[in-house]
Amino acid sequence: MSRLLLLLAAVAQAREIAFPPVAAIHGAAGGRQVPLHHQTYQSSGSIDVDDVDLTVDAMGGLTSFAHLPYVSCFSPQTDAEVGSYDIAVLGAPFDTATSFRPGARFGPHGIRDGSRRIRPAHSWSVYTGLNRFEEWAKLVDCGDAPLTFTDNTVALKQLVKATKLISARKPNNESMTAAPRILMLGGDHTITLAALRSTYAHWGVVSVIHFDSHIDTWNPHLENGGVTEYAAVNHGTFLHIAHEEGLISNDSSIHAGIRAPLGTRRDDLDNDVQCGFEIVTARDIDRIGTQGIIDQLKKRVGGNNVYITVDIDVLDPAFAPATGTSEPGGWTSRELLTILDGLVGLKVIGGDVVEVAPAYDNTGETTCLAAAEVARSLISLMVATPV
Ligand SMILES: [Mn+2]
Repeated sequence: MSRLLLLLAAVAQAREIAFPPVAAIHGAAGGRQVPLHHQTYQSSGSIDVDDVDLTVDAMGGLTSFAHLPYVSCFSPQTDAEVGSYDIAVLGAPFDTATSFRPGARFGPHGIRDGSRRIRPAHSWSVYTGLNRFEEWAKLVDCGDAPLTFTDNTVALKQLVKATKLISARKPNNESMTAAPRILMLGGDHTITLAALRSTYAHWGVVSVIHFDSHIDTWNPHLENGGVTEYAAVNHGTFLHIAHEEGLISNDSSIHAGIRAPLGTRRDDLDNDVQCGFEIVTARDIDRIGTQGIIDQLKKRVGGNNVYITVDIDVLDPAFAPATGTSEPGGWTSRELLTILDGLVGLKVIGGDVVEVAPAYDNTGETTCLAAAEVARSLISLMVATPV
């Protein structure tokens, strides 16, 4: 037995913990097989109730995103009473502005469920060797914003107020960040309009990277709206409205993963350019690969402050069946995560993952698992580049 192994055995005995099995210590033993009788196991019957460990928590507790601590971020309490933070997860249970299948109001719940296996202390990336959860930023989950389901206009105002409050609090690490940033869990895509109204208040005009199968810049005064002023604000028009309100850059925003048929042959695209967008289609990945797409997105937004919004329907329905407006021919989960992680270095001031409608998910939670990983990737980008 090597000296290291003897030391481990001594420590294990001293702390009265079960010694790791052969497979776990094989490497430490320098590749030699360790005979079973050399290991010290403790009978579970001999462990006293007082000595069992309740601090190691894989599944316990209430389900916050990635087991992050819950903080009542938009209560009227002071910063000191609420506790400070640098990046906040916020649920936006809103789906009354969808055009096809509803159900995204349960998205925040589904994405948090999908994140149960993510634990901050055990989130070391095999690709980068880094654990973004364990760096400078204090991360919390603010729970869901209370949003009325009977009046979209009021619900969006509630969400603007909640997001402004969250970002107005004093950050935990003032030397690293000017204001707390928010990663929002949707909700239908209309919630991004509320987020952009809030980011404008704290960071001014931003460039948008919009992952989606649809362009979402439809003219609200024409098709997909237009019936009434109220109906004009929906999940297919919110980017046009953000442009009209001057919240987003006129010439440095970009869509990625687009493939849905256009409403009109030319008007949609001309209107889209006027709203400040360039388009990367879903099939561009076959021509230029993930790195080509990363390069194009980075070049488009440059050194601007960036808001990244991910409609889960950018994924192929094979990888994200649980969404309102599925479009075949999308990207895989791996391709999307590669592209998102490749955006490291951009000044990401906020982001969201939206349109997750868990009622259509399969028993393996395919969509909710993918959405949780997207959220993790967006948080990692925020930690990587303080703003
Ligand atoms: Mn969308």
